[in-house]
Amino acid sequence: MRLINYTMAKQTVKELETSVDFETFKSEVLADFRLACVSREASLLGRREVLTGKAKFGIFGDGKELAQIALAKQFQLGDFRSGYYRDQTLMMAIDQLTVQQYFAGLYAHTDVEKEPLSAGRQMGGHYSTRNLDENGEWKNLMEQRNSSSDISPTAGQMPRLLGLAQASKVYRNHPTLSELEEFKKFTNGGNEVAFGTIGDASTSEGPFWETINAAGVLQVPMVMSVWDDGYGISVPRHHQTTKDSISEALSGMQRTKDKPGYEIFLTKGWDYVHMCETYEKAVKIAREQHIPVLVHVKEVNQPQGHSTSGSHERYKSEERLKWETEFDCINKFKEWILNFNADGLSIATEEEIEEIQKEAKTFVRDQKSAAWKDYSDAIKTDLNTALSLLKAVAAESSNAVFINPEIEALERAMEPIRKDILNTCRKVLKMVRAEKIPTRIALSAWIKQQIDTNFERYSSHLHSQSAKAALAIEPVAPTYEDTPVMEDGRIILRENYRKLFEKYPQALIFGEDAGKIGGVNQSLEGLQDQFGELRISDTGIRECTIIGQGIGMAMRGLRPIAEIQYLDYLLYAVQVMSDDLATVQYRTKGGQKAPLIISTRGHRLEGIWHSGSPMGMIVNALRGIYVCTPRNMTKAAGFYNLLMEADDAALVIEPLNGYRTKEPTPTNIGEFKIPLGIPEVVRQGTDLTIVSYGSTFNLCEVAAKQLEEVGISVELIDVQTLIPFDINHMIKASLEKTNRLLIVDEDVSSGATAYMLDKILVEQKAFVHLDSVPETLSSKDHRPAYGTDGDYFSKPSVDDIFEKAYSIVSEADPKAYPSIY
Ligand SMILES: Cc1ncc(C[n+]2csc(CCOP(=O)(O)OP(=O)(O)O)c2C)c(N)n1
Ligand SMILES: [Mg+2]
Repeated sequence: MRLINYTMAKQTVKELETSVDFETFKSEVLADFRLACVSREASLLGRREVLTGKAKFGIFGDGKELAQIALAKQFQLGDFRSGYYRDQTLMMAIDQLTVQQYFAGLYAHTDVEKEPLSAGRQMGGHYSTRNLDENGEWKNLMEQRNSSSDISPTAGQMPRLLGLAQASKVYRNHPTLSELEEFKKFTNGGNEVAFGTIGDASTSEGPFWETINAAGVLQVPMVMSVWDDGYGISVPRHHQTTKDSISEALSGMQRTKDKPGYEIFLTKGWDYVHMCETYEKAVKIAREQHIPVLVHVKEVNQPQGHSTSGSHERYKSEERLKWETEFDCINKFKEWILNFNADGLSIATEEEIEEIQKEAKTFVRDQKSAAWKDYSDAIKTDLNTALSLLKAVAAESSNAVFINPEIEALERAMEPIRKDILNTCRKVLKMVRAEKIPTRIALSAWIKQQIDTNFERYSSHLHSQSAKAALAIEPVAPTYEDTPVMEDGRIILRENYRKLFEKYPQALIFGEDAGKIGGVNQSLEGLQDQFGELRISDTGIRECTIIGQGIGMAMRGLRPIAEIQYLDYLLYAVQVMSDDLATVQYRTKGGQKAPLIISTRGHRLEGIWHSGSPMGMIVNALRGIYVCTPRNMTKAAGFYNLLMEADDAALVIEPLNGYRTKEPTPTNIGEFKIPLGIPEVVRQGTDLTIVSYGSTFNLCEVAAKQLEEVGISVELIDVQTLIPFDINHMIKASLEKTNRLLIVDEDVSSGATAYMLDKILVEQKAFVHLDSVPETLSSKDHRPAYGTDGDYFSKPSVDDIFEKAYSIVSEADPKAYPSIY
């Protein structure tokens, strides 16, 4: 950690002469200048790489170099960044990005050793550090400077930033955690700062405001920098921000003597000394006192315009462009260095500065070439193998006249990529499909092996692949006394939570009304009294940042359970779940994880916004998050118990009408674990298989009894989790016996029922066992109307289920089962 006193620049010569530190100061200033030049060269060369076609897209950090260098001086081991695509200089300054890696990212090099940010999965400019080892276990995060993995949606970095900062607060105030050895890799008494960065225009987004307000309420050590270059692509700031200034707009958040709030700083992106001083003060306040800080960095420029997709001359005036050159931070820094003269003591001459700039150019060019060589060598190996296989095929094939031009085209291609190689191989394989030549077999085997290898390159790590993956955790069945005690569902959940909070000191639960009153359904009743306000807490009404708190804290070794009061309100959180949480493992190729459990409750209760069951939306938007749909609270508890041992993210949707329903109390509460992806055949039958989950499952049970009374034997299956879905194909096995299928849920038509049909008929290939048209029964396509009658006519009722099931059997055997209508 560099700790130079930058006020030295203003000291008198006498002080400087006596200061043993002047040489250190000077070399640090020059190292900063060099880094700024290196980063700028990387931006300039990066753009060229895109324009010449070697990289696909570029978005760079030019213009923001100096501010990031000033910030980085305060970035300590264990600290975290949550930022956006302009932060290459910061990443370089905290030693988490080499120039070679930067170019490897631009080229999309898939080797994680060469491109540790995302193994080529994310476009350039999206930064992260590797916080897990190759087994998916936490590294010691106190031995590195950390960056959570960037995402592209503007302000998408904000909700997680809140949780990253809050983790410090939890660690500092938790009664036991910081003493436990296993948490020393995450914290040193909660002294870690979470650094946020955002562009001026992106502060217009809702998640920015929600996060800023929540951090002010929670008083967490967050240092929020706004790089204000006056534009969001082409749209100027006055279209984005009230009063044309984010610090003015937020001035009401400034803390006062008697009211906690923010500390707000203003500085300019070209003023090296002022920025260094500002960050020194800002970070000290956040780190020591856990007070959130806003640093509004004004007068920043963007010399190359927004991205490689267009030029800024289209929307910036001549005057603005002139200002951007004059006030470019590197030009200004150079000016300051050259003018530095404290009675004879100077930092560098013009020649020395020019030498640094020249050397930076050469260095970046060499690093770029090395990155390109690494990237293209890996492909060349594949290309050579493919060419020799193709030539062998051509030598044997009667289609050689068609194959040879393909081979020649591939040989002639300037910089062939994997797509070109595989495309040619597959084209040739098609040509020789009818030929019985051994080389065809070799080519086809190689293509298959390439497809597998590229699955690993481009499609692995949607979920955890560690030993703690949810699917690797051993299930434990609930056990019961001969005559079990019957309790309300909410009591079973509450007692289960009690055990979990006793067992896991790192577990926290938070949400609207989750703290003082113990949840709107009382499933956390009394737990705040027992475990304290830090662990069982109320939050503001802000679903998006409740999830963000969870993501950030989970990334720092805690085990958060984020409470979303009702499933209907999950929509406010779906963006952050889909864009951020669901992609954490995938977008880092297993370099980061956020084992967050999201607990909510849904399906039928009352009215348009308390009865939602938008499961199709959920399973489609949230691939990467497991989705559990328990039919009662024992099942829900079993999922929580399993998930607490796992390192996957998951959503658990409790059935809203089950809190006051009596359930037998298991004797091993807190211990039993329900596996994911394993349906339960709750009722054996022979005539028809009914598949359901959640609240409608319980209606299906009633309907199945009524169907039995008229002689129809139903096999009733609770899928239990929608993601993963029936991994052992139990439903197919059931259909082998019954040959008829009805799927029931309370989503809209073709919502989750379409998903399940695809899984069963296409993925499991169960269509071969069907003797009747597969049927689905779901809700009406509108939101459910209020009241019992509203529910009856909006959602599937026991009557509907009975009649639908009966009609399937009746169609097959109308004599035995005459049509009801
Ligand atoms: C949610 C969302 N909307 C739109 C975009 C497209 N987009 C990418 S960057 C950008 C402008 C951001 O401007 P600003 O926050 O000022 O950052 P700057 O690029 O100027 O540093 C836009 C509109 C996006 N990535 N995400
Ligand atoms: Mg901007």
